[in-house]
Amino acid sequence: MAEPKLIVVSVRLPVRLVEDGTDWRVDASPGGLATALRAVSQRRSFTWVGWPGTDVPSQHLPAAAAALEEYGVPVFLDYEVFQGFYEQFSNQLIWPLFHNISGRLKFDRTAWYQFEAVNEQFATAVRAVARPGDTIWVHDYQLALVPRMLRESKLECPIGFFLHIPFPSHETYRTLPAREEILRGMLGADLIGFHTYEYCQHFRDSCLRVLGLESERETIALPGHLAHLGVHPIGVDPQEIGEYAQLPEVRDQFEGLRNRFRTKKVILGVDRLDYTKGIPEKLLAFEEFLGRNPQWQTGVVLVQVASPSRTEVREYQELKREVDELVGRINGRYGTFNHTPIVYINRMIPRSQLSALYRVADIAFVTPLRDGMNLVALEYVAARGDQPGILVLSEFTGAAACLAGSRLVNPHNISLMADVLAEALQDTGSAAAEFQQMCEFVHSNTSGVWADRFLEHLANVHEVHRSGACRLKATADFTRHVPEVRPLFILDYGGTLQPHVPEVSEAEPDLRVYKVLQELASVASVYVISGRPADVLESWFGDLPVGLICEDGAAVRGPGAEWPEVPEIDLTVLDTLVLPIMEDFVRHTPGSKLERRRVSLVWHYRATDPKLAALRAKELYAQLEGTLRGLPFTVLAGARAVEVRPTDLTKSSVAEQLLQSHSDTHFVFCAGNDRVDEAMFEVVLRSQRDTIITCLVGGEDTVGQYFVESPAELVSQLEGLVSLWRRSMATAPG
Ligand code: ADQ
Repeated sequence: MAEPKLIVVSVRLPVRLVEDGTDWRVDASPGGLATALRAVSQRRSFTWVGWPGTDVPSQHLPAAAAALEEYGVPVFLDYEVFQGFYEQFSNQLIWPLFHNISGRLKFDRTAWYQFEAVNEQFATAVRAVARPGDTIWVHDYQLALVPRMLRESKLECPIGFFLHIPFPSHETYRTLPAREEILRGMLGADLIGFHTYEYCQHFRDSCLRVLGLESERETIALPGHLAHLGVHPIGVDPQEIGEYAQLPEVRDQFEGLRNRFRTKKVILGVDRLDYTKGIPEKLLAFEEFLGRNPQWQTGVVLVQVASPSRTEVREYQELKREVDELVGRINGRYGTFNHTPIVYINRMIPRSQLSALYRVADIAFVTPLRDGMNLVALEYVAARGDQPGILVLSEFTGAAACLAGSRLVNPHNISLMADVLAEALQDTGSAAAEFQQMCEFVHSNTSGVWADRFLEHLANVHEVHRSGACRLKATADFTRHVPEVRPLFILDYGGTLQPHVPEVSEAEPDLRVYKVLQELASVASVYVISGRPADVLESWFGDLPVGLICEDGAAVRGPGAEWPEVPEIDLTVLDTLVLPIMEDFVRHTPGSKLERRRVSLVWHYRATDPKLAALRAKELYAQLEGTLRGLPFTVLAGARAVEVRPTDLTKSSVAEQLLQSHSDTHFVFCAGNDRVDEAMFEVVLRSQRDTIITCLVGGEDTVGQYFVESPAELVSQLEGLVSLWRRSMATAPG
């Protein structure tokens, strides 16, 4: 069998197809990602899936594919579809929005369809090469839908997703058309990686507020799937950068530059010419600095390298014009015959030459308005060897969260940036301790380490995931024969057998549920638990030979039996201790409300701001637990509600009673859909029986051993089990 491989999926392949007369040739254009993955690709079997960087006419596809064969799996994109997918939806909507630049958003429904279609094309290309056991690693926002598309194909491969750009705060994110689809797309991954803790928190907030999905610190549970979250800041390759410095031509360039600027201090900026990179703000700060510090006017030079980017988009053309004008203005105002304050290079330059520039610069001036990480900041530190340098860095970059020792600035505050530049120029040559701190991060968190850590994390969570709850396959997993003593089924109703509905009047069981209960009851002792009162349950199930438990445990009646007399219960505690606390929480938590039930008090927070509600629910739970310690009352955290009821009248205590009254049965099946039901599972799991099945409906993050995704799936599993048992009974001898 072939060795399991790593499949890397990114918009672009690390090479570019170039038309060469009638033929096609391949130009190597390794970007940051290819460099980061080089070490991994040398150690394990590796396939890259991506767009080859150019439009290929259909008659040339076979030749183009042949040329690319040894480099990866090409995804050829139709020119018009590519425009919608890449230029519009990815780069004129997600890109500005995720960088908090919402004035530039453009939404076009056709572009969204094209975005979906291209993501599907990528998913199809991956499906064609993926084998069980392979690892799939999808990169960046342009392919945010791919993880979910792949999960739905049930490939038996760990799926990782890494977001290279920031994830915005919820306030910004919620303005995105297709906001649900993008989140759900990413959540299809087993592991979603971010550069910083802040982006990860923003993502969790958006999942809560947009999808109503609560999360743990490192996981988000969905029906049938647990998505893990990880903070994995990317790095650079200091070894490669160090090797450049040794090349003779780089040494020559370095000497040439040093000579040219020998009487001056050098400030360096290296950016793609993109509006997120804060180039105009940087130039304005430099201008203000020169204006306020005449002594530096001929003693300092700003070398700004700005590589052209997305040149066909209007915003980028305008930015180029703005930068050209600013450079012209500043050079005009402060230049002399012998001195040009800004050396402006508007093109790509070889990475080796960049390394000479990094080494010659006393200060790197990195001022994005927002940036996922910013590799230039890291490359500057890596390139300097043992020569300390000062990094003036925007606090809105991911790098700011990693590089203790950098001098942080707010790029919107031009005057402050000018002040920080002035200070930094005074300090050049005396910032060794700061530099050392930055080196520690850059040399320990290299690009290779980043890739290894992400992949190791992905492998671990996939393992955990495998050892957790299994999807229920009742007919395959359990005995084909009806157990000798009638088995016991304890089944929650709302959200478990029947989907939750907003209207109580529509909550009655459909025919299928009714029938499966009827058939189950012919071979087993069946109990249905519901929050509804006894009279409602009677009207729904009164004709069936099943046991009923009303009001989530307030009373139990056996199959065909009468409801017991309601015992006198002292509920004074609810009025004296619980009510004042809950009323206080209602007053201070807008949107929450109190419900008085026959045997309990419930604080509901479904309509409350979800983040506030989650906090308050935890506080209320803790306060009630403290208050009720030693009293025969239990605090239950349910679905968007906190409830207090007598301990004897909880689902768990009813389950306990049923297990006692059916002590001779060897087979117990218990299904539920929320945290209160999980407590019931724990009781059932503690009982000593040959076969115990606890099954959560709606998610695999459970203390139970099994899960299904929906009530319909549970019902069909029960149907399968009943029909198997009935068949075995029909064929049994005698
Ligand atoms: P980018 O937005 O491309 O990456 P950045 O992290 O700055 O931004 O990387 C730019 C790279 O291009 C650097 O390696 C730099 O050396 C190189 N470069 C820039 N100008 C150049 C020029 N004129 N000539 C040659 N090389 C040049 C996205 C996110 C970032 C995130 C990276 C990696 O937007 O926030 O850091 O991915 O995850």
